[in-house]
Amino acid sequence: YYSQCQPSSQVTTTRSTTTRATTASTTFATTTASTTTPGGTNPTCSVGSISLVSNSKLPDPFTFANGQKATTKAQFKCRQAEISAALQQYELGTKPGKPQSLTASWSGNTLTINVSDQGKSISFSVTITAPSGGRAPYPAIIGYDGGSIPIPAGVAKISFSISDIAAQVNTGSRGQGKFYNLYGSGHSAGALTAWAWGVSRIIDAIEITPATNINPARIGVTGCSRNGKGAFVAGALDDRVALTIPQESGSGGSACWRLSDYQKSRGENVQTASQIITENVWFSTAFNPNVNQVSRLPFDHHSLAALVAPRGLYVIENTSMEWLGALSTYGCMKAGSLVYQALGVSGNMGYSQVGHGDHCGFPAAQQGSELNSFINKFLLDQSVTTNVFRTDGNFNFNQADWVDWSVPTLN
Ligand code: MCU
Repeated sequence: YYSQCQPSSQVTTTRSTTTRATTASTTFATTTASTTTPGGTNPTCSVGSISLVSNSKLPDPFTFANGQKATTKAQFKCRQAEISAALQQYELGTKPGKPQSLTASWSGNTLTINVSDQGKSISFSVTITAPSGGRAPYPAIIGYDGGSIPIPAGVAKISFSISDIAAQVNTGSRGQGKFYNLYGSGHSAGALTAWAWGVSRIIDAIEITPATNINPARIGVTGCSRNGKGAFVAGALDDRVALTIPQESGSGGSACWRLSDYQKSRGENVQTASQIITENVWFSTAFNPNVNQVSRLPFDHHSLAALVAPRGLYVIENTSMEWLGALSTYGCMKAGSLVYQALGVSGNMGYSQVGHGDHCGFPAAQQGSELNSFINKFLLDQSVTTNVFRTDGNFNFNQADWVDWSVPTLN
């Protein structure tokens, strides 16, 4: 199934700057808190230290580590900042905030991004394909290694060669790629976090480069499988991403560690936390101590959906691939959808799980009323209804076994 998952070879695009090229630059104030982390824009949030827990159920997204409950949207923003910090501390590694300087140049269809921080510099490029039709400034979808969904008319496509930023060949890839050239090969960030950092820098560059004709407020992120895990994390860690579309991300993406362990204990061939760290460098080494006791984690992957909320989220899964964890992804996203419910925007999150034999193929049945509706609503500003939560799986997810918290109405 996974033969198409070989990482693409590292591609470095270098273009000479033509006279038509434009260059923009900005210098960011150096602060410790990233303004692009959920909650980070709220000056009243202060995230304390977060301890491990002992909880075999999916942790309550509405209750702070100190036991206080979030009852308002403003408080929940601070709780999001805490969830983000916990995920970074115990699983993803730290995502650095805005770098000290970032410049961008636009030439042909290539956006080159130069980043300097703490005395080191890197440069990477993305390719932007303008849409047929539509009106500039265009919305755009960042596709990890191009992505694997059909991009409709009116939406630009941004191809992001993720291995250039962080390699993902095998466990030997730790610390390799431009992110680590900049921040050091021993940096705590796993590859998912390093790529998410790359997405944030792409958005920074678009914000200061109007010549790209891309609207930075209408950006989606997608990827499939391992790259779907990455797309989910990118949407979770930067609230400028308007629409997040993880496709067949499975374990490490839309699956919950606790639920995948449960499926494994029932004899199903599902990828677990303890297995995944032996395959690749997607996570921080800070995850390793807890992969055999995931009940200690003060979050699970419903928490990724909790970070994307209330922004657009359309999760695509596939019941034909046992390894992804069909019950796990469904149950995990069901729990995540309770956050959207609490925020009064249930329709902003969709889940669609349809069986088919080609991993990362996109079934036409999910296109018109699902994928395109999400794109129309969140990227093309149309007032359409998005209301999708479905599976063709024949498992039985009993929510009460996994969710022991109530869902508030956040005002
Ligand atoms: C579903 O994503 C991964 C999976 O986690 C890996 O175990 C497997 O090797 O590759 C999948 C993938 O990325 O397929 C393209």
